[in-house]
Amino acid sequence: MADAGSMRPSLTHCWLGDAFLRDTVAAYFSRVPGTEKAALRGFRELEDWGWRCATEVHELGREAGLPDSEPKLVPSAARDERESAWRKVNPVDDGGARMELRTSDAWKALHRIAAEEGLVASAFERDRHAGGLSRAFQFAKLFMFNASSGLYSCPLAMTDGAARLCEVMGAGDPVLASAHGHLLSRNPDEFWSSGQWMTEINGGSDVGAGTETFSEPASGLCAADGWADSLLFGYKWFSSATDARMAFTLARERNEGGELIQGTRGLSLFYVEVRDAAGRVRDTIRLMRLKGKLGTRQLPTAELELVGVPAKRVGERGRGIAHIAEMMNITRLHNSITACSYMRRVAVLTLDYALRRSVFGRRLVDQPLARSNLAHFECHARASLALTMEAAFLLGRKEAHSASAEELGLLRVLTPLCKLYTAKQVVWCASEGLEFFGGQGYIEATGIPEILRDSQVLPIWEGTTNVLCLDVLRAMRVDKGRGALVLLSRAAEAAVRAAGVGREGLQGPAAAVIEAAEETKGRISGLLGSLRGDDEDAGLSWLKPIAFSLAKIFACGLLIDRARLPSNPNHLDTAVAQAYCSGVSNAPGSVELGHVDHSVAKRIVEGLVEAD
Ligand code: UCC
Ligand code: FAD
Repeated sequence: MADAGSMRPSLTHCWLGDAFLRDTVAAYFSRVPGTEKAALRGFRELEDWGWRCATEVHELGREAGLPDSEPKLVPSAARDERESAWRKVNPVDDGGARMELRTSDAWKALHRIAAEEGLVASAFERDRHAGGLSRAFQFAKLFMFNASSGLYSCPLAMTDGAARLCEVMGAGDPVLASAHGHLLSRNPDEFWSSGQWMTEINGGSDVGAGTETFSEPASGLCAADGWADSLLFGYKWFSSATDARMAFTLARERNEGGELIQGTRGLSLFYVEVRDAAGRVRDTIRLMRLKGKLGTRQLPTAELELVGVPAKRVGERGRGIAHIAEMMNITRLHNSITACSYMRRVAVLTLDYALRRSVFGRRLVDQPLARSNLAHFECHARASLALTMEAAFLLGRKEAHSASAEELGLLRVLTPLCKLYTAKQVVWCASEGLEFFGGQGYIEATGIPEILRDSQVLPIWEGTTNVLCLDVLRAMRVDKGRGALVLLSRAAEAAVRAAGVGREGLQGPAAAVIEAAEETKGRISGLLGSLRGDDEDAGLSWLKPIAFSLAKIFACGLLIDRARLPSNPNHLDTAVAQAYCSGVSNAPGSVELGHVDHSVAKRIVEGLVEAD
């Protein structure tokens, strides 16, 4: 892939070229006894996949991002003949102008590859990766795929969340069991993707207040829709997987007096089949328009009008948000691994460029200020991956029913922390990374502008940063902050272990982590205390700094733990731990590391060049 003759960015093998990823995955396999064979098999698969991602997937992703490949709405032909039986029983359906969605060949090819590679299925193949390792394995695959995937990562995230919902909610339900089979299929012709319709025009954060879509009992449905018990009416403001076969959504129900129940407790969860057996959008779902977006232009994000869509209520009446949270917690971790994937991409491309571009008589890689940039990119790429893979590992253990109560508490708080923190890191890295290429970074043909545009959505969808900070608080209220305290103790214990090995360079970072953990513990108790008292607003002003500190401290713990291992007497791991941990208390409420010592930055860059 190298393009030595020009300044165009070039890619490396996504597995063999990424020692940090390989070591991270190996460390998870070695934590679970008896997985040696699975590890060997898994690594072979990851190696093949790493090459496919850097070549075929990358080409398809670039093609999906071209203006000509953007999804389009086109008037639908021969629609009047369709579902005429259905229209007889649905007086609302006036048979108005219908549109159909057209996606590119590259997008469709990515769907097929995702099925073949089991990008969703592998998470659920728990026997293949015992002890909950299926999530760590799947996330390694996603990490290599996402930055190259032309955002096919987005429908896959929702598909994974939907598969988990089917698994959790679908016991004994043949409709959900069948959907589950399609969502996990490795046969591209059988594989379904899923949408997640939560946002309406009145607001996507406060879903309990903003949802106007309502359900009515279904009666007299045509035979084909015999599985449905409800009809949905409303307007969904953002649907990003509009090419999906199914969706999970929320709608309001009526009380015994026939009035719509307001607020969160009025919302139930519904399963919808968006398309018929031939793959055509149902007549009762109107594709109103595609969104004109800053980025994510590969993605068919549409507004949908629901005019009596057959649906099936899933779970308890009025528990829609609590139920769909299972899906959101999965998609939020997909958001994190996507952020990690882009950060690795920025780190790889900038290093490659720095080795080839000379300014003022020296290569960029030899210039102290540029080295500092490169060190920051590498630190962010590693910290975010360490954080997200730990969450994925815990998720795998939860799903395999092998997680302890402590691990479950930790996962609950770590999920929003990962999402909010990595999404901010990647926006910083994408912007700084683009600038690193000078004017070339601003040129579409390099693919760099797309990274910046597409990263910018990561702090918005699946819950904005403020909303996720409030979710961290929700988690802390439920367990009185225990999950957050476990997180801090684990980081502090890792720092104590690192200080104990007596390796030069780890003492200072270890002390910084221990101090930051103590300070944050105090802030949490202040925050929870203020919520019990009468100065809630003052307490809440600390929420964001606390959330960012928790994420940063936990990442420090993971990086320093890795640097101290006897198998890692590697100066690169130590230098990264030094750089990241030295910034642990800087700029609370932001991802910035602040000043990185020049000798540390130099060691990081030299380590990377050596490994290249
Ligand atoms: O954006 C979207 C798709 C984008 C495309 C896909 C990208 C995927 C990544 C791809 C990478 C390339 S879909 C829309 C996403 N929308 C959101 O994320 C909504 C954001 N708003 C929130 O998260 C809010 O915090 C709400 C809606 C959850 C707040 O609602 P309420 O009304 O304040 O809710 P409550 O009363 O606090 O919570 C209701 C119940 C409670 O359970 P019970 O009743 O048992 O106490 C909560 O504990 O839901 C429970 N709950 C949760 N449980 C709420 N959030 C969670 C959670 N995260 N985990 C577990
Ligand atoms: P609002 O909820 O109006 O928020 C506005 C501002 O208020 C934000 O800055 C927010 O942080 C802040 N805020 C909210 N609550 C608080 C609070 N309590 N305290 C302090 N600040 C607060 N949604 C779907 O359901 N399905 C999809 O497929 C989908 N795809 C999307 C694709 C794209 C490209 C985009 C951009 C969005 C998509 N969304 C989708 C919608 C997305 O989930 C919402 O935009 C997001 O959840 C925020 O909701 P909102 O836009 O209504 O903003």
